[in-house]
Parts: sequence; C-alpha cells; structure tokens
Amino acid sequence: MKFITKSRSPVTVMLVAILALTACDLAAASAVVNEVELSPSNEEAPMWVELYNPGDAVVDVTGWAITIKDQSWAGKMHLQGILEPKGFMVAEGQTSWIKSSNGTVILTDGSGNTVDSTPLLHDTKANDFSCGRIPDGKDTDTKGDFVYTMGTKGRPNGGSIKIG
Ligand SMILES: [Ca+2]
Ligand SMILES: [Ca+2]
Repeated sequence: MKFITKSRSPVTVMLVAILALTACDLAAASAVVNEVELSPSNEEAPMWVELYNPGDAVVDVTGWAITIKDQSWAGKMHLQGILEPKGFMVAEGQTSWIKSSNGTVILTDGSGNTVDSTPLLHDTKANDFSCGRIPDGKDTDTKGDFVYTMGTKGRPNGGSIKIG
C-alpha cells in the first residue's frame, strides 16, 4: 500500500509512535493475583500468593509488593524478578503470620499504585485448597473470579481443566 505510506504526515507517524508506546506501557503492567493460600495444611508452612501475567509482554516486578490484609493485621511481601508472558510467580509470607483464614490481597507497583486487588477471600480449613482464578487471569472484579479448590502453587489453576 505505497500510497498510504506516501500520504502519512510526520504528525501521524508521531501519533502512531505515541499510541504504540502507550500500548506497551499498558501491557507492561499486566499482572494479577492469580491464587492465594491463606490457610496451609501444615501449621509451619507459610501463606503464599501466586501472580500470573496474562499479557504478551514481560513484566519486571522488581520493587513491587504484595500485601495481605485482614481486619486485624496486614503482611507485606517484597518482590523482585521477571514475570514472563503467561508465566507464574509465587511469593511466600512469614511463617509467623496469623493464619486467620480471611484476607484481601493487593498487588502494588514500585510507586505504590495498585496493579490488582482481590475481593475478601476465605479459606477456613487448614488444607491444600486455595482460592484461585479459574481460568488463570480471569478478572471481572467480582467474587466469582475465584474458586476454592485444590491448590496449584506456581502452576496453572484448575488441575486438569484445560486452560485457554
Ligand atoms: Ca488452604
Ligand atoms: Ca496456580
């Protein structure tokens, strides 16, 4: 389409470049809290939070943090590393944290901006079940995004359910 290239003004080219840059920025922030274990089967085991990158761009989470909040306490996990496209990452809490079986999980970037947050999650039994998005990355900002089922730490959620 040679005639289109010829008619493109410098302003148009610049606008396209800016739009492309914006798209990259949006993709770079693509990460969700994908699975949460608030009540591990083993009393000595830590709580953990799994992140998932549903996008097509690498996400550098260095400087980011995950906070688990309940009414009476909050625990913060500091992150570092790279989250690959369609990749998973697990952050573990302190074993001393009170396993109160409820929590809201918030993912923040290096500037403290919220990247993702969950509804209040419940995990009342100390077992290997956890709260996870099924399928991975499902994010409609409702409680229905999360299903209480067998944990899949660092792996796709839903066990044998075909993802995608
Ligand atoms: Ca559990
Ligand atoms: Ca998982």
